[in-house]
Amino acid sequence: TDTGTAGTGTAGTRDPGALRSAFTEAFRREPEGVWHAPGRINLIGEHTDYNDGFVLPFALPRGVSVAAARRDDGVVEVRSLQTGGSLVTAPVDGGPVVGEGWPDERAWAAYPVGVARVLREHGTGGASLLVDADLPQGAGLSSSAALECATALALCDLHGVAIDRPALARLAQRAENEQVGMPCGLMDQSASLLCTPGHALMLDCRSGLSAQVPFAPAEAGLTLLAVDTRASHALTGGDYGRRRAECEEAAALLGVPALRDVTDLAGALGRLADPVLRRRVQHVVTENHRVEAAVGLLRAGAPAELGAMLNASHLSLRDQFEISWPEADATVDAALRAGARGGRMVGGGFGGSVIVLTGTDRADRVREAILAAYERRGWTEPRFLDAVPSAGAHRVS
Ligand code: GAF
Repeated sequence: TDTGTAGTGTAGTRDPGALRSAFTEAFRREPEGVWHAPGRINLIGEHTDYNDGFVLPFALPRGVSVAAARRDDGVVEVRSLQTGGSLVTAPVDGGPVVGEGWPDERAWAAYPVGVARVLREHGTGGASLLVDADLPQGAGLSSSAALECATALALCDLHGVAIDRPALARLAQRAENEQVGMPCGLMDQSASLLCTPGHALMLDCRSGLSAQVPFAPAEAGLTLLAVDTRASHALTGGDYGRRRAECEEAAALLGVPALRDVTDLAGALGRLADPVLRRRVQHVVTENHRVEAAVGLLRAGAPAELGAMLNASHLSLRDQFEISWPEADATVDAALRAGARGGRMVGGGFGGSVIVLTGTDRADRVREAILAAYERRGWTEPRFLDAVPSAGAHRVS
């Protein structure tokens, strides 16, 4: 198959040998392989994907690894080292998991089982899967898509099914939409499957066409900090779906297939009576322009100038799309006061992570200022992650 060959080693896989041994202990047989899929940070282009627009994510050096072996009895059995290893078993034949009313403690397993059910139509079957993640859940870093994509690669390889990566991304998205019931767009699964080290991925979410845009902050004397604000989100909660529905309503009122097609922003705003819909449209249309501008800056070798784009994106997400949260606003504010070039919330919103772009010479000062801002407010200490553009999903062993 053409899956599982795009990686560059074991970045993000904590210890594939240990995961293999844990698999043997858990399932009393040898795994056939280990697959890894990364989480992502979206540099810019938030809530544009389901509006058929543009996004610019890159893969993190952390994600989800899956040790797996094929089963020929149409059953998926899955354990996770993060949930204490208890077993979830389900047939690959079946309707949407979301309709089966699984209890909370097995909710995480809807992602791999959902992927197995969707891919079954393309010729894959059952498997035993042991999951290990080094990405915090609910931190807006796309742990769900990483789990879906690692599972998808494993199932394709185990059952000898060849699906190209853009198509596999759409199938993993479908699994999340139909099986989990989360109406996400195409960004996270595409990022996990298509990103390459040292690049951000410019993805046109309508055509599915993508381009690798060189992005190596360290070489430009820049540090990109990912700050997990520790305010965790649950996007299945309804706020995300409401934003998506508002965008679709606005597009219908404007008579366009998607907000991507709004070319005359002033005219569109003039035709919408509802101030909430006007704000949503303003965000999506300007955010698409910011993605194109950001790609231009990267291609022009001016990554430091991205700071202004990040700041504009954050204000738009805070004030027009109304999905920021207090920890995110305080993080951006503290970073800018300490001399960072820019920062913004990332991901679906209502909790999760922030990225901050700073000169490397100021990174310590910026980190300290953020820590102090949290301490002053009595908030849980934030976590800092290395936001280095890394490899997409791959077979590890
Ligand atoms: C979440 C979704 F899963 C993505 O599809 C995207 O819409 C993002 O929020 C917001 O840009 O990560």
